[in-house]
Amino acid sequence: MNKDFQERIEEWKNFLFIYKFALDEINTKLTILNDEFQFVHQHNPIEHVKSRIKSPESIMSKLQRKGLEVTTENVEKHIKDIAGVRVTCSFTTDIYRIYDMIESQDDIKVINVKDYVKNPKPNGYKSLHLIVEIPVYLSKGPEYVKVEIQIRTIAMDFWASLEHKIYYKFEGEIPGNLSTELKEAADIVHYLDSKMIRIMEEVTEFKEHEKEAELEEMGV
Ligand code: 0O2
Repeated sequence: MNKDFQERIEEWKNFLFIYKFALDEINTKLTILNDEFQFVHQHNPIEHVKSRIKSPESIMSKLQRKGLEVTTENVEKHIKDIAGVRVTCSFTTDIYRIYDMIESQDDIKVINVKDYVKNPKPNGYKSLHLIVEIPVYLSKGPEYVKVEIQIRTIAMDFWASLEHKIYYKFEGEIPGNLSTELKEAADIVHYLDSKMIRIMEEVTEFKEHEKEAELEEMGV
């Protein structure tokens, strides 16, 4: 690694610091919303939250992929996923519940939504992507920081993690037979997600009937 490159990375580490605060704020918010939802509805929409700051190397290569010069201005303008949060949930319906909870926060501005759940990518990728802006309160006042939030089911996440690894292993050129198998696996994920919702609905219905029968027995 040459000195210039190393110095640049050090500079960027300072520049990236604020994104960590933004992630802390989003993570706290998600924890509170999830706990409140559990308290009110006896159901946790969020299974797991993972967050990361994009590494300087990965930011540089994304800029280069986009054909842009590596400058902090270009980073701020063109790289929207420096701070990234991945939220996994059990059911497809939870994805939109989580979206609604985020969208209804006064201090969070949703600036872009890509719905790959309703409109999956040709390779089978499914996920709801949001770019949000959240204020980080520094000593000099609030700074608005962009965070990418990806929301998907556990099954979609399982598929995406493997596909991502394969994509990098083949440097973006996944051989035809593997692409076909991945697409087949994505269809199975879709089937599994639909089946899980149906099972959950049956459970809810069963429990409601059970409750009604109990009340009837008690003469209420
Ligand atoms: P990495 O290594 O995960 O960080 P943009 O960010 O808007 O300039 P893009 O690609 O149009 O670029 O945005 P999009 O479609 O919202 O995708 C952003 C991120 O979603 C990607 O980040 C991936 O993490 C994930 N993603 C998108 N498409 C796929 C896919 O087909 N398979 C998998 N496994 N993940 C996907 P990066 O920076 O490309 O990669």
